[in-house]
Amino acid sequence: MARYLITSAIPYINGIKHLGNLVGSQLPADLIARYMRGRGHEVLFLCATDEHGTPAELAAAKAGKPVEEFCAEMHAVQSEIAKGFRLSFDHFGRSSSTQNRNLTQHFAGKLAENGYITEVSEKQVFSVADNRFLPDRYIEGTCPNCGYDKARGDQCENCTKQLDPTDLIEPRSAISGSTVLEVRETKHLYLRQSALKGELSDWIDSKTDWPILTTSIAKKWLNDGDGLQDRGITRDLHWGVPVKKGTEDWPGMEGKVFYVWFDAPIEYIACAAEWADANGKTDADWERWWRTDKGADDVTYLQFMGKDNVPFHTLSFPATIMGSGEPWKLVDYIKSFNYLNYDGGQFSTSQGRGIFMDQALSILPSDYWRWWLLSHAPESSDAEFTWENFQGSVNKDLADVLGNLVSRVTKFCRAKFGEVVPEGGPTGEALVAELTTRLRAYEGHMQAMEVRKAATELRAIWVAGNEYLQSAAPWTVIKTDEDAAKAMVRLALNLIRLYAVISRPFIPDAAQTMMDALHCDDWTWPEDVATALDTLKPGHAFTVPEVLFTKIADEQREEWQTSFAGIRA
Ligand code: B3M
Ligand code: ZN
Repeated sequence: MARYLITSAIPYINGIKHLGNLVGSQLPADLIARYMRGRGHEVLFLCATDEHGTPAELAAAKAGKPVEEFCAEMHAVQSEIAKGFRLSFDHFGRSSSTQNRNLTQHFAGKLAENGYITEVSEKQVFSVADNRFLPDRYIEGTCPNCGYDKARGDQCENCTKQLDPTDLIEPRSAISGSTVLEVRETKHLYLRQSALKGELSDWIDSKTDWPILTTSIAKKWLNDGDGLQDRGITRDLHWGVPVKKGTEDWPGMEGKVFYVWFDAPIEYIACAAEWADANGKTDADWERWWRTDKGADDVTYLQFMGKDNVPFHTLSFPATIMGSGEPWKLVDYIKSFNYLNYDGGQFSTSQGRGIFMDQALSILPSDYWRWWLLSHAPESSDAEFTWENFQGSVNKDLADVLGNLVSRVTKFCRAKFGEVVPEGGPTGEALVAELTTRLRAYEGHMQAMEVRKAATELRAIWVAGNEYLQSAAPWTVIKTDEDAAKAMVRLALNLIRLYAVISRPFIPDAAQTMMDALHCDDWTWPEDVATALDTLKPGHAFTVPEVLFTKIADEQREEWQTSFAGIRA
């Protein structure tokens, strides 16, 4: 039995995520967490909301709520949606927790002690009316290049020219519209990532088994242009972790907070502490997952994220850990994803384009989405969601193949032998052989976190069962050899249990329905297929289940296609 620490990129608090975000982080992380548990490993699966930064402040202001209240509400909303998708987090934490505040301040203190922090004076735009410094993208004005009057301080959206806030003609605050702006001097802390470049580079080079997508992005940032830049880790904002050196004040840093990308990954650690606190556990209980001097030596740590988050996880967060000089666990494997597109364009949170997690659950149960998303995960390249493709997958894979097998077998048995497992067996040697080969391949793909390949193999395993049934044809055999037909049906009922066990990471609800129908709670992994297919003994009662998956009709698909074509308000 091994131990797996699994984290998914933590979603921003300011809005509900779309299906593209889901398939690039939380969902595959859940798949692997469920699989590892299914194989009997010890798993700690953590996620949280990422609550700090300007977007949270602005979203709260827009909602007319104090930011703390807004975050608490949105955390509850996101937590419910995560449950709706059956994301099996051991804890869904909050980066605004006291645990994270303490740890973030602790790391900053250690980094300073070890000489990895410098203080830099900068000039920044201050809005008198808003009583705050403005990040570049919250300054608007007229583009000096094209005359567009809503150009942002970092870039003109119209002509794409990169800008400095001082380039803008008639600059104003994007928050209040005020033009009373001053350039003020302000001091910030920088993390000296450049001083850790050698160590980071060796570490990345040692990860020869990582996906190319992950290492190529890391290497690009390590080696491109000027190489690894030092990074500002503080901001002149009100909402965030107050800048402190451990538990002490940091002279000159009063009223400042850490940059959201500094404290967000530290929440992976803090979340374990939150988990322990929420469950009456001790510090030792979470530290054995995170401290290599306290038992985390034998932990395998897996991270899941979209490709845009890779630089922070391959460089910045490891720099924080390495620079602390303390024995915290570094990630062992980073599984990153490309983007999922939506019906000929991009999913877009800012434009409200695509399907968002809450909307998805309002039209279909989570297994339908889980199956499509995971079996089309954007691993080697970007992928695209189309309603036709979704309809096809649901109707074929889930309804025709898996659902049909379950219903045919259970109904046939009820009609001929009653709702009990008949006598007989063993039988189906060729099927057992095929399943054994395919199951080992499935396990290999899951272990390698090759999500699409695993889904393809799982589908092939379902198909093999259907083909067996089709060619064994107990409904014909029964006319001449009832015992043989009974043995086939007993095998097929056991096959349903086997399918429930191995399909559970993808479609947990359907797996539960199948298991419940069999009046069984034995989730033992089929290490040996023949043995697994002998689990349900003759005389064991079952109940024909409700339809597992309903097909999506063309009219229904068209209706959804139309209602999701626009932009969500
Ligand atoms: N919050 C990205 C996002 O929500 C970001 C990930 C943080 S991981 C530490 O899309
Ligand atoms: Zn322009």
